[in-house]
Amino acid sequence: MMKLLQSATSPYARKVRIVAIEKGLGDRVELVTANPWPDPAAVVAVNPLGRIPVLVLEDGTPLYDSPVICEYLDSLVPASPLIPYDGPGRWLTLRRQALADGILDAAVAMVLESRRPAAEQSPSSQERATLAIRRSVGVLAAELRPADGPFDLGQIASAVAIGYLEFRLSHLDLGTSAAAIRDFWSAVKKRPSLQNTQPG
Ligand SMILES: N[C@@H](CCC(=O)N[C@@H](CS)C(=O)NCC(=O)O)C(=O)O
Repeated sequence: MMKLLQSATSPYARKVRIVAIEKGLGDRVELVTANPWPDPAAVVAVNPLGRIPVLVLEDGTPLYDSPVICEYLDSLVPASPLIPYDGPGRWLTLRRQALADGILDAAVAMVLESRRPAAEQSPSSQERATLAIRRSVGVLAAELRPADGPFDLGQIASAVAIGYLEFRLSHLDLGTSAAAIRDFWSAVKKRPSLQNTQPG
């Protein structure tokens, strides 16, 4: 059995869990709760960066970070790949994952900063992150319409990013792309892989 070090609220871990379910690998991956903030030791033992998710293979090899884990899980079941093997679709899918993960990076940084003492918070970095999120969500919204393409890794990562914004930063004004994003989100959030990985 492979082990996935994760937490119930980590969006990067959620992406991996959705991939495992979509690939039919749910029963080959044991979920191990590991929260890097209160308890870094368990995470650092397998990832010197001290970050989750980490997938520990049956032979003990740890894999990180989430794009690497997703690609590994995808390779275990070659039928209906979540990342196309070649052609322009491959690079668009990987770019979409990078964009969605980048939204997460900005959003997670905002959430962490908002928990610091007021004197350690920087309004200009919050503003910069907000603008990056708004621009990037705008590009995703244009690319994700219509939402009926294959549920590939680009769509999965996008759904996770949108779900995280709703979970932690629902006050954020997403501007003109909000409606398109809502359409995509309401179409995909019914999937069992999303229902079974809701944060919290
Ligand atoms: N690029 C990484 C990001 C992972 C990440 O930042 N995880 C957070 C939890 S949501 C974490 O473990 N942070 C602990 C830390 O940065 O010290 C991935 O895609 O896996």
